[in-house]
Amino acid sequence: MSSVREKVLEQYSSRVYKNRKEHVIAIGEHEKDVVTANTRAIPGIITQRGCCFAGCKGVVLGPIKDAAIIVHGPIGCAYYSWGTRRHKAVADEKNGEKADCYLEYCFSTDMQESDIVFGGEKKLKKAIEEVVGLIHPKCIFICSTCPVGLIGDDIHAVAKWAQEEYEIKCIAFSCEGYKGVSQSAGHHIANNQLIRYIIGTGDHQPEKKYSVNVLGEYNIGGDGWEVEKILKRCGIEVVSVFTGSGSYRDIKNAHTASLNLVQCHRSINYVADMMKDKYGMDWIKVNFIGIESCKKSLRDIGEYFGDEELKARIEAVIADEEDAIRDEVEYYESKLKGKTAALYVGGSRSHHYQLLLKDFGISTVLAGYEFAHRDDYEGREVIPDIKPDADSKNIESIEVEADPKFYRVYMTDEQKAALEEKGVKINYYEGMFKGMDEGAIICDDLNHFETEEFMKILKPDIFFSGIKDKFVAQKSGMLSRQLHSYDYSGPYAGFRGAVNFGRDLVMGLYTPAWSYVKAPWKDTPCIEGTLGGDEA
Ligand code: CFM
Ligand code: HCA
Repeated sequence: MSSVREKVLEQYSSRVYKNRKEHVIAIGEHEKDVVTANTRAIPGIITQRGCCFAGCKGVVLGPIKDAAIIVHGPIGCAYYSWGTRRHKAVADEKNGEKADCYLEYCFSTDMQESDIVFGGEKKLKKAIEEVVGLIHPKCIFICSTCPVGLIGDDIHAVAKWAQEEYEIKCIAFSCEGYKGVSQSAGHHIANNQLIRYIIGTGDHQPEKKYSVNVLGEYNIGGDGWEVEKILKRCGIEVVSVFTGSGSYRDIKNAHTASLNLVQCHRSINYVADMMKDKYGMDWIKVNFIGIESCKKSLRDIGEYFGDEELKARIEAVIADEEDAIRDEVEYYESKLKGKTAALYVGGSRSHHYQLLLKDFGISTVLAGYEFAHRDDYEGREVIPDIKPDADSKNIESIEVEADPKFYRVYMTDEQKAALEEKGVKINYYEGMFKGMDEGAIICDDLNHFETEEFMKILKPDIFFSGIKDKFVAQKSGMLSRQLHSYDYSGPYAGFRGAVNFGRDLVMGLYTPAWSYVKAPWKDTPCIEGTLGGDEA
């Protein structure tokens, strides 16, 4: 057993130890790297996880700019999920159709005690009426918070009523916060409704020969715009983005694209899978975080379409983008090489960012996810071994049929095998473990105590995490960067994004500010008082 891992876990009581030892492993420690994931956090352990509502409304639906999202519940959930995630979006026009942007607004029924007692459906209808009168949206989403599920308001019936009454799209999401064990349940609920009610309802065909949807790209700090810019330079049409600066206008046409690119596997693999079953559309796992990953992703797309002209154009774009950043990357690499990092984010960035760190010569000593599933760690080949439990069974898993009108076979089995020979795997994600160094610590659902203990032992130069854990590291004098919000910097995706990232790290590590401050407790004791009531 890894001594590092054991030093931290042995401090627990036997019951907690028994639970946590399955979630914390060291790479290469056993013949097979297996982790327990997507199970309930121990109550009171100070998990960093969020809830189902956060995953549905906050993550997947939140960035859809032209849908008015009404949060049905007391005001706190609407207020907290208003603008905090930094998914950027602007209104735009495409193919003569406008997509407005309502992201600045916060719509909620603001339920009160009397609504909880007597039911909130009337108030919800009133809220819809008000939203329609104010901004005339083409699409409304209703998202439930915890009390709605407890009192049993039928939001789906209200959505049906609104569709008929106002002749608009109105979809309800039963994403009460308590469902499932984390945000991940909410992703699934959002994905199910998108496939049921939106994808496949549009009829605008792509104009270019090669077209894609970008799945699991949420435009945090402008990442999605960077990715779209590169794809367009290569001559590839982006039909829709799920869901960063995405729109109901575009998502309804997603079935007309030729290929799905999956950036964040955890939050959206359900859509990729269901679109495969329904429309025959393949997906490839891409990663636009990191220079080498970006190059590989673009080349994989070229190989998938197999067109020499497209491949040549992709090479030209790669050469040009690399030329433009070479000097800066070399400089930042000279300052960052040999440093170590710990990464702890939601369900995919702890993997993606390891590859960008590698570009700068930084190695990863600890990585973990808040709510990923085993396939995100170990690769999709373990999916058949994952046993459903009461919590996962509680989230509806829908089966879709091949669409008689739109189903197409994009590639023969021989073509797929030939692609695989070239290192391009279709409808597959290898997970985080395979590229990691022997001995690196993996921690699923890391908690506050383990964070402090691992940081003390591993002493990474940089701790990447979120707002809840950032300051634990920062106050101990360790550089800490948020990988959710990028500490309000970014974009970090693509070639230019890599430079922004390198610059931010160098700035953080080499700032002289820390040498000017001395923690007060280093000079004077902070606690003064008396013992047993006597004068000290
Ligand atoms: Fe996917 Fe995300 Fe993430 Fe995620 Fe998130 Fe996020 Fe994240 Mo915060 S969809 S799993 S639920 S990449 S909001 S944009 S940063 S925890 S690692
Ligand atoms: C969420 C959103 C979040 C939170 C970020 C953080 C985001 O999980 O509900 O904890 O710093 O990226 O905004 O992941």
